[in-house]
Amino acid sequence: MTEPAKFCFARVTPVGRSAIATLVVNGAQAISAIEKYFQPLGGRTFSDYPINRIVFGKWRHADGTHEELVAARVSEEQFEVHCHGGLTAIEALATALTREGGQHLSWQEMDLQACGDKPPYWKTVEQMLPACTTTLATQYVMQHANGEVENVIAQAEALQEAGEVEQAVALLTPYLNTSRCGKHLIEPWTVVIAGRPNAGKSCLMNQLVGYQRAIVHQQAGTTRDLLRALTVLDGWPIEFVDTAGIRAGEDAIEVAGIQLATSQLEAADLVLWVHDLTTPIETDFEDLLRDHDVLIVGNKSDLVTSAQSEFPLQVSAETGDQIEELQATILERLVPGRGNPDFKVLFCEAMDRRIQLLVEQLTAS
Ligand SMILES: Nc1nc2c(ncn2[C@@H]2O[C@H](COP(=O)(O)OP(=O)(O)OP(=O)(O)O)[C@@H](O)[C@H]2O)c(=O)[nH]1
Ligand SMILES: [Mg+2]
Repeated sequence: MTEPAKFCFARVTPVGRSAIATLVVNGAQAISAIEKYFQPLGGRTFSDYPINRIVFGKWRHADGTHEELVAARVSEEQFEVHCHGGLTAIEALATALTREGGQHLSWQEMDLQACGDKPPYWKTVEQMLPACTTTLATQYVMQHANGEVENVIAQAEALQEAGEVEQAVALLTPYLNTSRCGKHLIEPWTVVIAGRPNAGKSCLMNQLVGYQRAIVHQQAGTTRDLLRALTVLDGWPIEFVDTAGIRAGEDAIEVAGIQLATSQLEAADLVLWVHDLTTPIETDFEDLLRDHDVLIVGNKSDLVTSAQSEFPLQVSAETGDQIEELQATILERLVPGRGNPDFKVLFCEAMDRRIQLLVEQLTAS
């Protein structure tokens, strides 16, 4: 059985080269561990100093060398140790504290510990901040970390008490079933581009992401492996996956590519099925796409004279015609209603369930 940790500590400055690195150390037993290594310059022991006094001294490493740093007791059981930046000094300190029975946590884990077993929703969302890669995601996360959803729930409860049930439901409804969208503000959506060989899938992926990610060639069967390209459309991270053209192939490598392509459909939030408008319309792929969310797009519109009414969406991956419209349609399929003024997202399923329950109770009353 492993011994329970005597105290815990976390690095609260970013990993990497910097002027200063800071460890926060928490726990009643932390003081004795720190005192074992840290000798204040004036000759007194560290615990002699009052709370919040910044103390300069030497940290004696196990190998006899030492390092100058400052430490402070910020409350009875919480300490800060500021040492040189970079990786070496902080690793040496962490090794020493671990040896004394301290548990090395990430700053997020340390932050959560302060909230007890069940962190509030706003705190869970606050922790997502470093994972945001777009301004849009950061905006939503900041609003929720500042208590937007808890405030809305409090308002809805106050309205319910005042007998304004309809207004309470109206306040909560925009948040219903939005945690999947919230998740994908941070983790990219997966859009798989599939179709017959030579339909222009790779060319289309290059247009959608805005650079030459995939090889485009007139020879059918060019793409074999899966090719992934990450992009952001209007603040939403999206990973496009280009696949091998699907046909009854003979060549073993191509067959392997086709198997990869079809298996990839399972992982797709949306399948973009590309049809070459210069070829006859087919329907025999419908079985393959059953149970998937599919957007069909006609490609090579520059080569056909009249629009085919079966394809409301017709683009040219070669000239870029209608690509922006296609991007907007993809987004509307992934995030319906994102342009509405009362568009909302939630960042965790538990809050989604809580709001569903509240709305059910309100509408039943
Ligand atoms: N005129 C025209 N040619 C296109 C268009 N899109 C693709 N092509 C051409 O069609 C050929 C096939 O394009 P790819 O993007 O490699 O097609 P693919 O679907 O990825 O093909 P595979 O990887 O073999 O399955 C290339 O010669 C492209 O230049 C288009 O919109 N208009
Ligand atoms: Mg290709």
